Amino acid sequence: MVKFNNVIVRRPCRAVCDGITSAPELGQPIYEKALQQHDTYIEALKKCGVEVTVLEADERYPDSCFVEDPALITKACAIITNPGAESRNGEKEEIIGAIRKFFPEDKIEYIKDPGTLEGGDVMMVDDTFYVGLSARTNAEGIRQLGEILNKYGMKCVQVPLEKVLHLKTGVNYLEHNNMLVAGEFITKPEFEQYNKVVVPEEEAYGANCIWVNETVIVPEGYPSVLKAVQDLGYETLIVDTSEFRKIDGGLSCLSLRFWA
Ligand code: CIR
Repeated sequence: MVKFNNVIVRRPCRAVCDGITSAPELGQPIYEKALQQHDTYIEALKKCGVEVTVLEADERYPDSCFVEDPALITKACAIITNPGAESRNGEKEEIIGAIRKFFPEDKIEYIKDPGTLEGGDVMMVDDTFYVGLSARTNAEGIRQLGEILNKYGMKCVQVPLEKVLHLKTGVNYLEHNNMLVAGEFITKPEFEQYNKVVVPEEEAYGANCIWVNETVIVPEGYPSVLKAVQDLGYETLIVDTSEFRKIDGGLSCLSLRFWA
């Protein structure tokens, strides 16, 4: 099944070393290494048959390589979000240009103050969008998103988060009813109907895999996640994201994946 033909990424900037982190004990990202890992990421995406649009690094925003957060792209429209992290809010202005290359103005929607929303909190399962109520995404942001999605015949389901930064930090959909779940997502009632693949606590970061046209990209260093995904029958590609992990970033945050 081919679902995506386009991907947008942004090169990490030097300031990526000062990205927001909840784990300072992991140390700061090493810029050169982050760039190499980003190159490998782009190569892996290309192997999955997508066209990759690479945006220039933006030094004003240390976390701007995580393009998943300032926008959300659905099959019917693109939504410019309103990131809840103050230092990231301006990223929404910088992603619009890239979105306009794929969507006409009347198919671009906006989350507005006082609503906040980050794309990392949104997980697409066909026409249903699960949205984490988090420190970055508030109830008003989710309400606005629901209104937008309803307009296009889609819907959203709110999922209150307890510990993680973003929804997709701990749960990711691999199509075919398969879902990787870690930590608080193992028992959440919202995901009962899916074939849940439980990620052990020590590999929780590995739950952030991405499905791209029947290949699943898995972060390097999470052997039981890799095996579980392969046992489900998927082709896999491995990408090292250790430099991004230091600032709470993973595979999904580094790209916007869509059909246009
Ligand atoms: C942040 O705290 O915003 C970045 N350091 C990490 C963003 C990760 N994005 C994501 O999970 N979608």
